[in-house]
Amino acid sequence: MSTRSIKDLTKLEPKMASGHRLCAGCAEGIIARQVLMATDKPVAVANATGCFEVSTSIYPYTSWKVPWIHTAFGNGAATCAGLEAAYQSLKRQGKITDEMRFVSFAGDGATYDIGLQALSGAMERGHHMMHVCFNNEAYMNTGIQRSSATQFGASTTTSPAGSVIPGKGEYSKDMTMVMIAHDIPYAAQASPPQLEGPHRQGREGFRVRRTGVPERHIHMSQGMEDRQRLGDIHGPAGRSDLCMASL
Ligand SMILES: Cc1ncc(C[n+]2csc(CCOP(=O)(O)OP(=O)(O)O)c2C)c(N)n1
Ligand code: SF4
Ligand SMILES: [Mg+2]
Repeated sequence: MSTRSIKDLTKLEPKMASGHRLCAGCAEGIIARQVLMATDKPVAVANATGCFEVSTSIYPYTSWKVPWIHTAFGNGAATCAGLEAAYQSLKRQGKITDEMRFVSFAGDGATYDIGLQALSGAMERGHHMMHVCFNNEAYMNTGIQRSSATQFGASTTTSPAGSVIPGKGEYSKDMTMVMIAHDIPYAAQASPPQLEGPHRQGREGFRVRRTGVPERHIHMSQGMEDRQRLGDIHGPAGRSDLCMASL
């Protein structure tokens, strides 16, 4: 599949519809649409709970035009790995012949913290899947609690900057390096302000194959400085390029 420009992408049928309940201007819908447009193959999605999951599946509506599974907070990558394993079994039995792709979407809380064990296992076992982390640097969906992706000094509801503490006291985990340590064939960071970044990284992620170790992890940084009050209080202001998508 050759590189496509943003203009080309507008002509494709998106796999996720507009009309979702993400905040106006939220990068997550843009990231997901660009990543999913990066393959022409049928795709199935596993989605750990978080902003993206709840905003695209508010009963009785759904934004999803491809098979999509809601998963619990901690097991998105395990669910996706299970989908892929079932697909491989059906393929071996001759019951399915189509080439398929599998994507796990999860927030930073679901990737860096509670879902790390499931993600590490999926990467280590070599499932043919891609994990995309929406890194807004906190547990946003539940009220801006700090995660291990939150930047040093950021003021969140569980690391409130004030007279007692000056904001989060720890540096953020380098999740991309953690993924690279799994010796996976592809790991990337992307940011929606780099217009075609998520699409380009997604395309590479879907393309790369290495016998035995085919997993991919993409880290998407989104930037939520307004909510974390990072620029206002302690952190460096204007980190508009800070959102990363890690794979
Ligand atoms: C085991 C468990 N603990 C807590 C929750 C409540 N919960 C749902 S989403 C969420 C935060 C998700 O944070 P993140 O993964 O960063 O996604 P974001 O909302 O920031 O997009 C929490 C704490 C849960 N669903 N399950
Ligand atoms: S809180 Fe942030 S990540 Fe969640 S929907 Fe709003 S803009 Fe998107
Ligand atoms: Mg988050």
